[in-house]
Amino acid sequence: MFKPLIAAALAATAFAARAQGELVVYCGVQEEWCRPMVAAFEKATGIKVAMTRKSAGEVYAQLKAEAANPRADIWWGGTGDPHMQAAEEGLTEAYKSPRLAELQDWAVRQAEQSKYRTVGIYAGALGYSVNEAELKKRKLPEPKCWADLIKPAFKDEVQVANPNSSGTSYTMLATLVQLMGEDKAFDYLKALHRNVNQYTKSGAAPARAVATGETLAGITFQHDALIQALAGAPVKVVSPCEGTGYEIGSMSLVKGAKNMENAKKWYDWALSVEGQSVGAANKVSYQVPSNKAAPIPPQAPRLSELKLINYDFAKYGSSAERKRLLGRWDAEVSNLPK
Ligand code: S7P
Repeated sequence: MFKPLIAAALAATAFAARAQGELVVYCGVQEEWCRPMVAAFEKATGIKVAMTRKSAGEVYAQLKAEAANPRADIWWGGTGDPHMQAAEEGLTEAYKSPRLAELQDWAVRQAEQSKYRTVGIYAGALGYSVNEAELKKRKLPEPKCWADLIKPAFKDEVQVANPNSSGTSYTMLATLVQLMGEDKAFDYLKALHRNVNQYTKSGAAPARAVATGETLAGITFQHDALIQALAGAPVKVVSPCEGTGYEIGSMSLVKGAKNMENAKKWYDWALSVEGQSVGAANKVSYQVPSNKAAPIPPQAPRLSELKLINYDFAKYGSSAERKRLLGRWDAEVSNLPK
């Protein structure tokens, strides 16, 4: 008599937990931003979130591996190209948020180009950072261009992520191809390889390594390097003189999500001014938010003042192009001797 009662009580508790709501989020930005986002959403909705942080290429690969039995409900953040690839491959679900009208044109275009399977949540420019104290100590001039990073002075002194795992690094690959033409970009990447001391898994890691002086230069998004400079590290953020690419950080609903209604609640909330203010309020995000009314941190790099290429998100986020470019990088660059 007693045991069945306990079992019934436990079942009722489990049901209540489920009824209150759960959500599984794959988070593509830095852990420091993922955590306050989760806390703010839980507070706003009472929905319990299980979050895992991963780089953009890794989330794409995981969604593909889990397609038959999805574990995640929503993929929030990370560069747009792998989101576009996931959209094309049917790994994500189409959704038109009622908040679309509040967004910048570039965010809506991302939605339109993916047939509403992804949407832009922020934008930020690629660049690199250098440790100014180390430069001075070694009496080296400040680099200003992509071309400077392949000079002998930077031998074993450049850090960048692996473009297979990292959205940041794939943005670099696609940027150089658009800036220089494909063959010249690969010549550049081969020359850069001689100066690379480590291909990291995550895109923002080189910015941290520059801040500690572990490497002289690191290729990352400018906003990720800015975080280190604002924390007091002797870091100079460089927007390369030849021009540079940028990302449209994106968000997608996972096809077959087990908690789809809650995923849509996150989706709409993450596009709201409230959701888009969390990063800046916690001083962990210096990207440009996609909601037109969300505040832009005063220190955020102003995209309109940078020399940006006209990044072709449809082409470089397409499944065939992303696979082809990564395959070429694997075959021609990653295994080259130094
Ligand atoms: O939160 C900063 C940020 O740079 O992280 C995302 C990016 O994908 C970094 O991760 P990986 O390179 O490791 O994939 C960016 O979208 C975002 O701006």
